[in-house]
Amino acid sequence: RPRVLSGIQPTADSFHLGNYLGALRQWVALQDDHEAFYCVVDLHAITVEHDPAELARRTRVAAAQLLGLGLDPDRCTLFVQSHVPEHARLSWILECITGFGEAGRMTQFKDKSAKQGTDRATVGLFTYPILQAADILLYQADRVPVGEDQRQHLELTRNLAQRFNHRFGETFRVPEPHIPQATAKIYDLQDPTAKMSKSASSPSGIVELLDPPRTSAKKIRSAVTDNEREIRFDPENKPGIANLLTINAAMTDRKVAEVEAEYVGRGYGDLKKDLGEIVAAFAEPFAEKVNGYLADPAELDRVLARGATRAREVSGATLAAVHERIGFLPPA
Ligand code: AQP
Repeated sequence: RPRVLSGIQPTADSFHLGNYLGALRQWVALQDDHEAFYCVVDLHAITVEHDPAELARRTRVAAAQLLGLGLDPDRCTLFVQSHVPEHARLSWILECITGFGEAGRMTQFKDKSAKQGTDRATVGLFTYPILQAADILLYQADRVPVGEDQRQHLELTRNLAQRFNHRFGETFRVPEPHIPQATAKIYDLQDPTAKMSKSASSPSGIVELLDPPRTSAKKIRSAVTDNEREIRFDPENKPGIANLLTINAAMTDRKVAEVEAEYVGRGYGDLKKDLGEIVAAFAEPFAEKVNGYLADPAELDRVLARGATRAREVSGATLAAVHERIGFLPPA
């Protein structure tokens, strides 16, 4: 079976609709016909300032949400990145074949470091995409389900895999991004030309999966639209309405055209009200499941420990091959 790997940062108390529609929904679908590896990437989460107690708590909350969305530990390997030391070890090796200028061209780093000020941005934030390449290459992933914002990092991963294979001999599978066409980028409700983002959006621009349904409905009601009245899918001229149509279609498993047809002759208020209800219908059972998993942290930790054991088997074999190829003397 083809392999798939992806990760998500435990940097907030809840995943948001962008995470879900851009990536996590595909994670759940792919576990059926792929050998799937999914991780909560806590090493990535410390590239920006963080609170240690919060990180540990959020790591469990992230795992509980992934289970609540439908990841099945019997059908996929779910683990925490820091439980598998091979990630940091391969990352170092890949750093040594990455050009400084090449890493400097990553737009996510440029955006985030510009926002923080270059003196405050860490070296970890700079090397973040190389650690991400290590995450993927360790598992010989064929596909990586992510949102559009990760396309450039995936391209770097592919380049590093090809470069390593060329210099040291065939070692890594070269992975393909798996980016959903319709929901590759979900937009901020308050600024529908920008990505819905944990770190950049205002709270009212993000629909969090664990928000109480009333809160989400309110945020959706105040979503920025335009001064016309017609509901049609026109991302260029009507980005706010297009975003709401995209979310509605994805959450109800329909084509955008079908949703558009439903709203012919109706107003923006209807579209927003219905979407609030659609999100609520999803969020209520989801929150219940997540709370169920969080109520038994010992069992959650056991699931993650089993995942880490399996992840280490696969990643350990890749790292051993890498060490041999680059000429590290094996320990006696
Ligand atoms: N708005 C989005 N639309 C589609 N996909 C998105 N993803 C994130 N935002 C959107 C995808 O979610 C996955 C997890 O991403 P992450 O762990 O890197 O989360 P993140 O980057 O912390 O999420 P944010 O909100 O984008 O945070 P910031 O602002 O800190 O960068 C990835 O596959 C990502 O593509």
